Order: sequence, then structure tokens, then C-alpha cells
Amino acid sequence: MTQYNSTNLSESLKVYFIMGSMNCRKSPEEVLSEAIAGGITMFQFREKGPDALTGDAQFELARRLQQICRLNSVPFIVNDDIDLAIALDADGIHVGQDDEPARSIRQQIGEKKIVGVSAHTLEEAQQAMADGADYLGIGPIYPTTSKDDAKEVQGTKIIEELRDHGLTIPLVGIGGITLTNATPVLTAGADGISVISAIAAADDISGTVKDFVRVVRGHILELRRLKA
Ligand code: TZP
Ligand code: MG
Repeated sequence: MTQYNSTNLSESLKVYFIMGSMNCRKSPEEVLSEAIAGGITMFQFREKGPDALTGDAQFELARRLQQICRLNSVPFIVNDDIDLAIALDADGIHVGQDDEPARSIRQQIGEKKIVGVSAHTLEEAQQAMADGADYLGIGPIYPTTSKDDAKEVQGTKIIEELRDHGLTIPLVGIGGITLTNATPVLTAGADGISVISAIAAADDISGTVKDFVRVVRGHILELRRLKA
């Protein structure tokens, strides 16, 4: 079984695609396959909101998407639902501040799985780390229409603040991230970006992901150049 550590997790977070059926304009299987062809580094199944599938339909879709991820060695993360994550033997789970506490999630899912936690303040970030989070999702960085109950827009400052306080845990920015505003998220100190609509709703999904990969790799090269 793959063992996750902060180095390979940082790599997996580079272009982290999140979606459920309600985010897709064609079949979720097609959307995911095209996103994988473009080079996404991790996937989160987030089936949420009034139009979300439930019950068996949700379970079967999750299983099909997990299968696509497995065939392509892309880590498969489940949003919120610990029972689904355990039933599927998913690679990990992502929870928010209103979900079951991360400490209890970690106890149920075990040490070998990835646990991601959404945090909006330094205190929430420190608590998540104390509870056993492997990575943090920070946002919304920019305005988003993909989350009904999104908190106030934070900008990239919150990421800088976390890094200034010495937090080295892998983290991604989330919320309204596009090809044109992704670089400041990375410059602020994020390991990667997580994206729903800019990928799921793109006309050319694989081409858009390739462009995101290029932006992230370009930033890494720039960091190396500055350090040299
Ligand atoms: N959490 C904070 S913002 C957000 C989530 C799940 C939605 C991000 O979606 P998009 O379409 O990339 O703005
Ligand atoms: Mg949640």
C-alpha cells in the first residue's frame, strides 16, 4: 500500500481536482478521465448540494470514479463521508469544520490514509494539525459559486500568515482559482491548488488541466531559479 508522507503528498496536491456529478456538463466519468489525461495529481469525490446523487447511485458513481483513479494511479479522496471512504477503501478523506472532528476521522480511518481538513484561521489550522491532518485546504481564496455555504473570501494573505507562523504542513488554496489567478496562491506558500469549476466546466478539460500543470511547474522552476 502507498505510504503518504509530506513530500509525496505535496506532489499529489499540485493540481487537485474536486467534483461531483452536479459540477459536470457531461458524464463524470468522461470529465474525470479527461482531467486525468491532462495531468491532475489528486481527485476528490464531492457529491453535494440539492442536485447531488444519493444512496446506491452515489455509491456506484464513487466506485466507478475510484476505479478510473486506480487505473491511473491518481489518489482518490472522499469528501465528508467517512462511511463511504471506509466502504470504498479510499486513499483518504477531506472534512470541513462543520463535519465530524478530524481526530475522530483519523481514529476511524487509520494512520495509513490521507486526512485533509478545511481551515480558515490559524487556530483552525493548528487544531487540525493536532488532530492528525495530513494536509489543509485553505479558502475560499477568491469568490466561488461552487459552494453555497462558503465562508468569507480570504485572499492569499491567509496562506502567507500560516507560513509566517512556521506551519510547514502541505496545503492547497481553494475557491475561485483559475489559470490567471493561480500563481499568487503558490507564491503565498501553497503546495498546490484545488479546483472545481475551472476544470469541470471547461470546454477543453484536458487542455485546461495541462495549462494548470504548466502554471504550477512554472512556479516551481521560478522558485528554484530564485534559490540558485
Ligand atoms: N471550499 C471552499 S471554496 C470551494 C470549496 C469546496 C469551492 C471551490 O470551487 P471552485 O469552482 O474552484 O471555486
Ligand atoms: Mg464538508
